[in-house]
Parts: sequence; structure tokens; C-alpha cells
Amino acid sequence: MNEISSIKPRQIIDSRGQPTIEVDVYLADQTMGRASVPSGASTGQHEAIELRDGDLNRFVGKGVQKAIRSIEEVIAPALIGMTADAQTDIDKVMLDLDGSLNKSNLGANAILGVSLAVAKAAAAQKGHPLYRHIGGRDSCVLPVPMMNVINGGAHANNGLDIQEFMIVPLGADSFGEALRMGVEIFHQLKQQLADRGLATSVGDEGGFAPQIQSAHEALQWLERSIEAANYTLGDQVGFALDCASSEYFTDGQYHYSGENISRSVETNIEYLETLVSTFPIISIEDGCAEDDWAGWKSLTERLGDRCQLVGDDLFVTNAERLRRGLSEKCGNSILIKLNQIGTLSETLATMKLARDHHFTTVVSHRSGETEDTTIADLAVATNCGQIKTGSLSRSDRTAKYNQLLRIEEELGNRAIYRGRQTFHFLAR
Ligand code: 2PG
Ligand code: MG
Repeated sequence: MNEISSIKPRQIIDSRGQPTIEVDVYLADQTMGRASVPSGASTGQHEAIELRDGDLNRFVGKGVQKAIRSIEEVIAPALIGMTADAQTDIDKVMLDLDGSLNKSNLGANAILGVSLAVAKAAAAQKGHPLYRHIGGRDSCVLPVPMMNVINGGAHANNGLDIQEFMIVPLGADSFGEALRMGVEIFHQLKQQLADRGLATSVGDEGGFAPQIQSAHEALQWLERSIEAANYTLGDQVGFALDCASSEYFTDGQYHYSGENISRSVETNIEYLETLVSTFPIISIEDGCAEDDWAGWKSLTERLGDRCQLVGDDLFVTNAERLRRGLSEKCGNSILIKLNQIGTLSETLATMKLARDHHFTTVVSHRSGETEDTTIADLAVATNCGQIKTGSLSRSDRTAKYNQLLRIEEELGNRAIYRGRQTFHFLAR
């Protein structure tokens, strides 16, 4: 009954107005699973390849008709007749059909759309929620959200070089309460910016993008908003940063254009250390660039016991790169983005490898998103404990938070929200 009977891809539009892929997978009993594929802006060099048409006359070259043809002509004929439960086999068939190391033949966007739609069809056929289908009966941990309320870097056109300034509700006792705290702080921040005549328009991830120049200044705005919302900084709410520093690392230097300062690998680490000593920053993502392994090692030696150090562009959800990081002691956490690697089963394998080596895992959106909420389910399925899915505005971001509210409701008293305990390995 759960053999795949047809696969229907289509081109839709993402949150930035770029084309992306949506896939419907139908099973023999007419059950349908639908998934769509996100897209990054600060994309890592080592990510799997997103296939784009390059035809400048249509969608400024960003069309995904080639990837759609990969599905129609190559993937669908091979998968029809397979059982939707056989996720690993299905993903393996697509990997073999592609044959490249980075999915450049069929496109990671084509492969991921199918991989996720298959999982959703299989879940629907059993009448199970997606998190339960992927993770089984023990999936019950609601993730701590890292909410990106000030946007910079490639996601905004202000002077901030660091891409994301996030608030982390450590002191909540449920996901719903955590979300409420985020929302209240978000509104205080909006008010404060407006009172001082700064813009309250938002960046790609729904956070504010005021014309400010330095991380110090951004964090002070957050401090004031948290206070105004009547929460205690450090105790109830911590900070997290995504530097996305590959974007401003050239010729061995980290160039902070907003502050007009270039920092060497070592002075950049000292700078991050100063920020961590000044503000209650519990997590820093991509503090060093994607191929600055020596910088990463030194950053981890210096800050690894008091700050979560998350590798995004460094690891690109890729088990091989994670293995190198583990052996060279780079970072203590990995960001998980399905489209960086391109299949659900490889993503789960990378998460398992990380956990087996006591790395934390943070499930993440991309800056270009759709209404698809798979990552909310993935975070609960794997009990990973942390999610990064933007600010408290724009439906492409809030869709994931709202799905987590539904999951928390459905789990009832089985739901667990660990809050501060998630970061128990940090000596702070
Ligand atoms: C990141 C992501 C998501 P992008 O760097 O972590 O916040 O951004 O999707 O642009 O790579
Ligand atoms: Mg990142």
C-alpha cells in the first residue's frame, strides 16, 4: 500500500521571491506527502550544489526547471514502486543516480525535495506526525529557540558584519513560554528602535535591520529590550551570535567593514572573547571562516568550555567535514541544514555522529525559506534540543514556531523543554 506511485515536482517561490522546488509524492493508496526546499544567501563553499537554470531571461537565472527535469526524468522513474518507508534505500538510489560528490548532476534541491516528500508521505500513510515517523516514540524534546531579532551580514543592508543577533530563552519552562518571551522582547526592541528614530523594517529572517555599525551596539539594544520586557539578562535570556564570518574573511584577515577594522585570526578570536566576557553569549556560530581550521582550533581552545561553538559553513552538515572537525578539535556543536547535504538520511547520520562525539546539534532554517515546517519536526524527532529559525515575524519563520506549538500541545505532559539545562556543558 505504501509504494510510491507518482512524483510531481513544481516550481514555487520562496520568501525572497526566488524560485524553488516543491515536490508531491503520491503512494499507491493516494496518500500524498509534500515538501519544499529552502535556499541560503551566506552559502558555504562546501555545500551540496543547488541546481539553477542560469537562463537570465527567466527569473534572473534562478529558475529551477533543470532540477525539476532531474526529478521527472531520472529520479521518479527509479523510485516508483519502492516503499516509502525505505527512506535510506530511497536516498541511496538518488545518490547513486547522481553519482557526484556534491550532488551537482541532479541537484541537491531536486534530491532533497523528493527525500522529504517521501518521508512526509510515509508518515501520512501511517497516520503519524512527521516527528514521530522520523524519530519514533521517544521524540519529545521541544527545542530551545535561538531567535534572530537583529539581522546583519548578507541578510540586511546595514553596517553589521555579524549576520545574526539572537535571543535564547533559557529560563522558560515550556516551548510556548519561550516563544512568548521572544515575542515580548521583539516588541520591546521594535519600540526602542522606533523611539530613537531607527528603522523597524526587517531583514531576510524577520529580525530588525537598523543602521547600526557594531556588534557591541546591537547587543546593547538587545540588553535594553530584555530589561524593558522585564526579563533578567543572562539568567532568563542569553545571547547567541552567528558571525557567518566566511563572508568577511579574505587574505587571512577578518574585515569588519561597519567598524572599519580588520582583525587577524588571533585578534578576531580575542575580539570574540571580549564579547563573550562582556555579554552573556552562550553560543557563537561560524566565529571563524569555513576553511580557517587553525582559527577554529584556537577559538575552541580559548572559548570551548564556556561557549557553544557551532560549525555551519565549516561542517555543512557533512559527516566527512565533521569527522575532520572532531579529530582536530574544532568547535563543539554543529548546525544542521538539510539542504547543505541534500537527503534526510545523510542529515540524520551526521546528527548521530555529532551526538556520539558529544557535540550538540542545532537544526536550522535557511535565509530563503518557504511555508514548509519540516525542520520543526526534525528538531523534535531527534531530541536535539535547539532550533534556529529566525525572528518572531514573517510567516516563513513563524510557521516553524507555530508547528512547534502544535507539537508541544500534541505531546501534552510528555513534552520536555530543557531551557538552560541544554547548555549544561558550559562552565558559566
Ligand atoms: C546561516 C543561515 C541561516 P543562510 O548562515 O546560518 O540563518 O543563513 O541560509 O543565508 O546561509
Ligand atoms: Mg550560519
